[in-house]
Amino acid sequence: MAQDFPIAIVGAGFAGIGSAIQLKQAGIESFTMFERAGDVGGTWRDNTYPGAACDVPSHAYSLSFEQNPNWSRRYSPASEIQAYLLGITDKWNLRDHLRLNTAITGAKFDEGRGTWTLTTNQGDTYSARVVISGVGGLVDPATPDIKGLKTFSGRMFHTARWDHGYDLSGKRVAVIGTGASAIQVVPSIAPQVGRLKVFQRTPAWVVPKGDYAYSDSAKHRYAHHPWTLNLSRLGIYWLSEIFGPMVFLDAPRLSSLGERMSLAHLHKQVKNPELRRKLRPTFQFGCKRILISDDYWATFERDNVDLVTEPIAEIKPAGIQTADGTLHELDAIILATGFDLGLTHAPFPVTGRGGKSLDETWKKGAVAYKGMTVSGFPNWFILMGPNTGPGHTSVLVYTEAQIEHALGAIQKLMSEHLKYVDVRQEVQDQYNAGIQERMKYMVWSSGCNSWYLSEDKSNHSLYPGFAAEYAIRARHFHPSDYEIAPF
Ligand code: N01
Repeated sequence: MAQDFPIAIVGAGFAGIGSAIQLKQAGIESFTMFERAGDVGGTWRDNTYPGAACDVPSHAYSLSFEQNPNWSRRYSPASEIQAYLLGITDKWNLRDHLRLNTAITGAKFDEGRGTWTLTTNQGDTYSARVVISGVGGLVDPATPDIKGLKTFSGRMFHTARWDHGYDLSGKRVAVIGTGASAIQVVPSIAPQVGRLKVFQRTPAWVVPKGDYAYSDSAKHRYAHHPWTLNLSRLGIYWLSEIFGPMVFLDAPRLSSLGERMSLAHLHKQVKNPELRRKLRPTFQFGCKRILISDDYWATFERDNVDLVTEPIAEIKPAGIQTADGTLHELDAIILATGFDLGLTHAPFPVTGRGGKSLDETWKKGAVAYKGMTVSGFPNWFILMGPNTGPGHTSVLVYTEAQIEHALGAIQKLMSEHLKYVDVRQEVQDQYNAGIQERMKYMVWSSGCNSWYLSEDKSNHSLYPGFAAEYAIRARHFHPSDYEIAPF
């Protein structure tokens, strides 16, 4: 029967791989994973820049059903996270289900048959009863709109497309941007380059990371006494939840605790008062993503590193010209300028019931029921969808709840031989009205600019609350929330 129930998983990053494993654990083998790149891994395949690591501790930034006692550090490097994803892909024989280098280019729902037809860039089609979309939100590098960008005669690349063939040794290098990627790149390349200029538009709140390597005996303990690994995971998780309100609530008293911690860190790392002044943020703690690093700020004390706060006016063949007329001559420019948020539009044309287009539906901002299902798009489950991103903890808590929800729906569809489930519009609307109401109390709208916000300043990216609360709300599939269509 399962073979009559083809499932398409789009994307083979954490979300897609986690879904595939959960389907297998439930005894469902009739799925195909479509991945547009040449291998699995998503973010961790693409982000190979020096210093790349996750800013969530590894014991928590891994799947609960595939824990790893062998992480080398509290915050393991990107290469280790990618190795973990490759390892579980092979362990679960997911390659038998994988179609690499295959991008989905469109999807259309046939209401009569209860089937999605997916078209691929290989020129073929695939019929699926259910689609699990795990395409990720921070995938496509954002190229800044700076005058003359293309005229630069040196080497230029984005952090998520690192040019490992280019040797930075002794070179005059610029990093544009001071977000989560930049703060990892800057300290990593500073000792290697000749001169490093960091172009900062907005300073960021940075807190100490407290990274350390796990000893062999600790790893042995985690492997042989799995409860200790669970305990470590739970400890990280609950600590982040306890500190969550300091990060997501618009509560100046709570924010000031975070600000004080960050400023103490700044004082410790930077002795020069003028430099400290330039590095000090003026917006409320948590409004933009809080960054963690033990060496980013200290890097500006190096003789070969300059912080440039003068706005960029133009890029010229020889380098970057700032608004004061200075031409900063360069050999290479590294764009640490973030990503085009994938949540503002459908990842490819998606046509639901009655010819409804997902792009059109999301014209005023992406919305979904619990971030997962959109009315009019039956049997379509989005992972890491609208308003499901956390500012304070591991995104995988949310993703695992979403996988459980999708699995609950799939099991109902299969066992009751149903045509489709389609979230009721009024249920979806009521849920999202509640989300936007809560946004009023969140720090993200307190006045800074960030990728969290859409052009109209509404927030369709983050979940306004605790991860535990989201997981409890989202993980069960409640049939009463859905229109259920039998064959
Ligand atoms: O990108 P960002 P990122 N001229 O968008 C600046 C995740 N992540 O790649 O702040 C000059 O945060 C821009 O300036 P401003 C994580 O979710 C996770 O660093 O807009 N500057 C900003 O400083 C993160 O939030 C990890 O004024 C320009 C920077 O570029 C997300 O990815 C590690 C500019 C962009 O910062 C994105 O992080 C890395 C211009 N025209 C990333 N345009 C983990 O460890 C942009 N900027 C899990």
